Amino acid sequence: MKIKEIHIYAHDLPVKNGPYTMANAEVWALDTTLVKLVAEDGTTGWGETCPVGPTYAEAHAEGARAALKAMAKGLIGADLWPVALHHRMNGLLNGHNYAKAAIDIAAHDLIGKKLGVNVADLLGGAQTERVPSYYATGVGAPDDIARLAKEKLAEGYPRLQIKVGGRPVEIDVETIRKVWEVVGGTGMRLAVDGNRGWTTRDALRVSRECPDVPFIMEQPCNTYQDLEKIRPQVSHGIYMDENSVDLNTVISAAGTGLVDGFGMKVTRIGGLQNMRTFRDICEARNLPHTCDDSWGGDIIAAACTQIASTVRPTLMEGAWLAAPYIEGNYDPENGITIQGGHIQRPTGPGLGVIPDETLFGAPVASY
Ligand code: 0XW
Ligand code: MG
Repeated sequence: MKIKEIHIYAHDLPVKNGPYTMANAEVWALDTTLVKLVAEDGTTGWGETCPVGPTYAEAHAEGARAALKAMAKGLIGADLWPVALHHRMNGLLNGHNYAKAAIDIAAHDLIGKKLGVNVADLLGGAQTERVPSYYATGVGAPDDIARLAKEKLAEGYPRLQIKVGGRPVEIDVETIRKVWEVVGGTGMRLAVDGNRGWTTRDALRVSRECPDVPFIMEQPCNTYQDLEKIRPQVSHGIYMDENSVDLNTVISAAGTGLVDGFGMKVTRIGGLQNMRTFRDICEARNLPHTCDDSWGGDIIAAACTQIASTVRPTLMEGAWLAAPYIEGNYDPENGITIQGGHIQRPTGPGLGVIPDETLFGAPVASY
């Protein structure tokens, strides 16, 4: 199975009731990149990558498209099987995982469609058909976030992630306390995501002032070294998100016991092939994790849901999707939605979603 054609598309995803606010980003609309691969026999597969603005990670939409264009010619005639495909991509461009991920996801979709099997089967087999999700708030006023927590609890979300950082830390402490008044004792799990926005001083203070609230701290500070510094001094679990940029870093963080889990993005780690390795490292070390992405439509949502369904359920912290924050679906029939805080896994061949490609207009590049 070899690649015959590659088509790259750009598409705008406005944020419903925007902006979406994090410690270091405020986004109103996301510029997503879609990739369509066509195999020699005409079978197609879709991939997607969508950085949540240019300041969340070392990634941006034009960067994804530039990296894809840099690789595309060299990928014509390449083998679609994921290990061979990654070797080929790595021989054409160093790094740029988030761009390679779009090709990797499209290859999984295409192989699944060609063989008539679902991507979860290609990844080892689904453990569940109903994948838990979690809701992520923006950075907001304590009372507003507590109100949102109540709403999401009632909707059936098993987990809530509250965003903090980028403001006086006292307001973050007040937000955590007010949310806990709502969700404490309900069984809803709580993550507090600093998105790199706290100093180590802030993280230590929050942990000291909220010893009775069992949240996990997600990426509280900017660097790996910051996490090493706070690790022996905090009583809360630490999850790594933005710093887990590749498998090498994941192996170090898991192997040295630096973290208690991960917020993981399919595109940041390089796609589904690397994500399955990540999943297996976490399983070996008994580390819970999410299967998310930073943003994106049905293609990313399906990729996250498929890999999330293969994770041991006791380690699955949820698949976060942008679906509640964007209008509509690429696939009018099997588009991915969250109901009761959970996602029904699409079971058709490949990713299980077929985008209406007229939505994307003409490709920005074709090879
Ligand atoms: C909540 N997310 C999965 C979506 C936003 O892009 C940020 C991200 C995170 O956990 O950092
Ligand atoms: Mg995070």
